[in-house]
Amino acid sequence: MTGLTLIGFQDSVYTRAVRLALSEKALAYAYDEVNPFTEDGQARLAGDHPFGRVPVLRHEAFDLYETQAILGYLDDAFDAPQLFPEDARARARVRQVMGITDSYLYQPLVRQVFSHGVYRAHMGLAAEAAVLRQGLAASGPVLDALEGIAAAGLVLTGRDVSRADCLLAPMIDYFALVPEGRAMLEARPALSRWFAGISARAAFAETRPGFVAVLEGGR
Ligand SMILES: N[C@@H](CCC(=O)N[C@@H](CS)C(=O)NCC(=O)O)C(=O)O
Repeated sequence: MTGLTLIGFQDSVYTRAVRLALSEKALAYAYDEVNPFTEDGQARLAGDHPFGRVPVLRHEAFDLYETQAILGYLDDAFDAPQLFPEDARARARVRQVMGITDSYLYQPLVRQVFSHGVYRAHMGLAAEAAVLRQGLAASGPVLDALEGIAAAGLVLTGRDVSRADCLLAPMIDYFALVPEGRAMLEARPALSRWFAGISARAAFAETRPGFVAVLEGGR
């Protein structure tokens, strides 16, 4: 028994980041599904997350929110495989990719391109073409930055899985569901190689939200 419980939402990229790490580390956990986009979900998160978001990790009596902190905690509190390289420069790159992902990537690639390109329609909600266009325009420089980092070969190799892979892969997976997003990814060879490697892993398939297969099947 690990004493771990994850409070998350099945379609959430941040929840999937933690699930990927738990799966790569072969850690068993209880799972509590909470939709933060509903009133009921917000009521359930009160007391666990001051900003009403998911995921939250509970380890015995210790509660933790913020995905980067959770990923680090799983490495510190549990055995190998470590999702953090030994080398100082590779560590710096892992932290850099996670910073880029949270600060510059999540908003355009997920909240704008993925949401307005496929997810909102799937949920029966109105999507705005202008938001999709704005997101696609903002995504290019972010992908270029990651392409440079992947091409340098210290991280995002598609072989050794790091915390950065866990945070980034769910977001790129969603972005690539939008045809324009997929084309932008394919135009970046190092990042595409990385994504092909990570998406071939068992943990990636295991944690993929069910609706993705429905969307892909509809094409
Ligand atoms: N900085 C947070 C971000 C978590 C986050 O934004 N989660 C989304 C789901 S992917 C959420 O709960 N959104 C609810 C909302 O925006 O109200 C983390 O790293 O965990």
